[in-house]
Amino acid sequence: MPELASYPTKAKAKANQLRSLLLEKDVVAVAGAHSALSAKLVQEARFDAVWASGFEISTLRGVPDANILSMAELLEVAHQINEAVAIPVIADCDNGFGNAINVIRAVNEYEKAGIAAICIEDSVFPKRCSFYSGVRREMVTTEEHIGKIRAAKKAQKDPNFLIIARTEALIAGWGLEEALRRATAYAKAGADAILIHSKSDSADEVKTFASSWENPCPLIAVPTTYHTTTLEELRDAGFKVVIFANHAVRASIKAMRETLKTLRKAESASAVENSIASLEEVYALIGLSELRSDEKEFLPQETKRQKAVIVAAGFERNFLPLIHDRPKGMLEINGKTILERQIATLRNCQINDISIVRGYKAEVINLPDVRYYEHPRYDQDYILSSFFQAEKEMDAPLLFLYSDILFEKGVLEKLLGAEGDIRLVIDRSWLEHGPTSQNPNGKPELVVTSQVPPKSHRFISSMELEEKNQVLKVGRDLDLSQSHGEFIGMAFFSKEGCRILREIYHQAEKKYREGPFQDATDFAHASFAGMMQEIIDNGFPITAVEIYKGWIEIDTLEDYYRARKILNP
Ligand code: SPV
Ligand code: MG
Repeated sequence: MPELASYPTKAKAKANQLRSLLLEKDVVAVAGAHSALSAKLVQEARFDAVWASGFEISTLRGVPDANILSMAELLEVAHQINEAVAIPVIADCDNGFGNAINVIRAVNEYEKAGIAAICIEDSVFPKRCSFYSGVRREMVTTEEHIGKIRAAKKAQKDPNFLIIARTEALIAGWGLEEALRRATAYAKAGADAILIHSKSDSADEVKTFASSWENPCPLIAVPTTYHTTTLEELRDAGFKVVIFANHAVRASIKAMRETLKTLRKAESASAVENSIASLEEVYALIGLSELRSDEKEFLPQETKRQKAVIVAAGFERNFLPLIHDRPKGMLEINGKTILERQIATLRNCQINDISIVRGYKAEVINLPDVRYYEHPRYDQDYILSSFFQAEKEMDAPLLFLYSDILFEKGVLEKLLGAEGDIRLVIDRSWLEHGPTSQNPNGKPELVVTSQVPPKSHRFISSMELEEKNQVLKVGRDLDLSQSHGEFIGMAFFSKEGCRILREIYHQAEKKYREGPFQDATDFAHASFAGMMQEIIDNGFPITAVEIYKGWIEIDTLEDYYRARKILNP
């Protein structure tokens, strides 16, 4: 006997399982299936095993049950069925798909697929379904079928794998005696069970067969035409296994036909809503809850899937002549450009989905693994308009960045770990030092927050306040003495935050096209801070994520030269 260990243990387990059922139960109840789904329903209905029915699988494919489907096609479905259920699967292998040589391959393949048992009938190849009338019905000789049974028994690797021999003698009208003679010969050849098939509308002939059966080999009945006969009656008649072979597919035909007919007539889905499975029932069958928990366990978490948009479109005259051939973000600071430094910090925090909005000297920004958006009116519009060139990105948690700030990883981590759908990073150190930089083109973007730490222990207190603290005002026109910090040009929007941002933006775009918008003369010149103020004015909270230093801004040439002195290569 070849080495068992090299074969799937599951196959072994399922064959074992079926053998145990045969030993422990007085009758084993089996139902036919044609798919993973129908097999799951068989299992749900508490049948002991699934019959991977040739009739059902052929019907599902819309072809007669007449060896039209190949072994590979039937095997594929049997495999899917077996994968879908924990109970054993008995596969209908028709006549073994040819002669004994084909049977050997069938045994090998079905065993590999984890099937517990196969059934081989003594019809010729190609066969005809036992119930079709007016078609040629031929059987192989007893000798040939014995050869198939012997070949199958020899080919099996797992001694528990079962070979069921089926005789069509009663179907062919060859009488009880021939049926008994054949069945006895098959049992003698090593069959693990005998399926005696009948198309009579009464169970009398199979019952007579069973009462004449003196062999210990267990008997199997398929009460399709003699459907009034119960499992109990068949058990009492001596049957060990009863297969309800094709009821699932027939039930589905009727249900689908009636539903579709009603649907067509009513032309409204509500006409069938109560007579079909609910979506929740479908979700339960396909294991949606497992998908959810697997997603939680194995997929990168929100923080890792966040996107970032860096706005680097602008032209800043005060950086001439340094920027005559490149945008400011491509200025080098000790061997790395500002943008490269930003991207490295983002990637360090697992933010790998990065977009840059380009404008001035767009072609010079050509960094790898980054998506680009172009702002054609970069020299007329202001930063908000640039940001919205990347509106496509505003569908998931999103980090917004000015292209001229450099920051420690901890700043970003603090922002990502904070609460709130919209969050701005506010530097408190400004309270002591004043704004980080004096841009001759504009004033710093100041912030008024809902809570202010006492001056004495500002840093410690700001950590305590961070959960609840909100931005009340943000903009360039705020009174310096009334402000509590500086917006550093870094913000976060949750999915809902993105939705709010887009909604308020488009609403304001319509409303303020001509007139002044927040601190800008018109909407095209709106700043990012102006947009944040508009969001606040519309009643949406913005969280102030407070930091104390940990970043620098390259707003002036002086900032730039200072950065070259203090930053490592
Ligand atoms: C099948 O289900 O394919 C069978 C049983 O072989 S029967 O259709 O009753 O012949
Ligand atoms: Mg069949």
